[in-house]
Amino acid sequence: MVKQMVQETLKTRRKGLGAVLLAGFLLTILIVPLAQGVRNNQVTTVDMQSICPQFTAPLALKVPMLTFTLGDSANGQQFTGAIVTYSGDSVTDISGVYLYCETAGNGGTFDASTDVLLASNTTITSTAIAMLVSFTLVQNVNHQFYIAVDIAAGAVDGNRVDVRINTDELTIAAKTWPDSNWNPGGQSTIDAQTPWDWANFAPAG
Ligand SMILES: [Ca+2]
Ligand SMILES: [Ca+2]
Repeated sequence: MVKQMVQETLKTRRKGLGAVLLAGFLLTILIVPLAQGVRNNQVTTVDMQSICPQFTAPLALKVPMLTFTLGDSANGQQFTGAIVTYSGDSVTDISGVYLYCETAGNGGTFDASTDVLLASNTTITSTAIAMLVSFTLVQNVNHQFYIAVDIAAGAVDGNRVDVRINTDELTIAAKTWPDSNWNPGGQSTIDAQTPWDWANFAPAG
């Protein structure tokens, strides 16, 4: 009788342990994708293109690099973060990265004096440049954004300046976007030689 009771207790404990292990396993399945980020499938890329000028120069400010336009099928999602990846020759050629939104909403051209500055990072320590953003996306409205950079005083003549945004490196409503790398052709070449004859400047390489 006592032996039977002990066996029953052990059986119950084993069942309990099994349930705990199963719960832990299911929780792991749930948490791992969250830790890696869930893509925001309510966001769409309406447009994305390079807007780099052919040439730029040391100390040039707010040089346009990339524009992208987002659509959203949900209402009021918060765009909270962006990581811009520097893809030029040397990240020491730039001294700041900026995110603007188009004053006209979308379909515009970049002008640092009229478009709205949303975020910036002037402490460039690596090619992955993070910015905190605060912008509310409106349902079924297209919003156009611009990435611009400041060129450093010591930017090297002939170096290429360019940025891209990698897959899942925007944060919108605690989820991620875009669903592919934004890395369009087009880059700017630094002309650091007086008289800055950009039209005839032809750097080696
Ligand atoms: Ca504009
Ligand atoms: Ca490019």
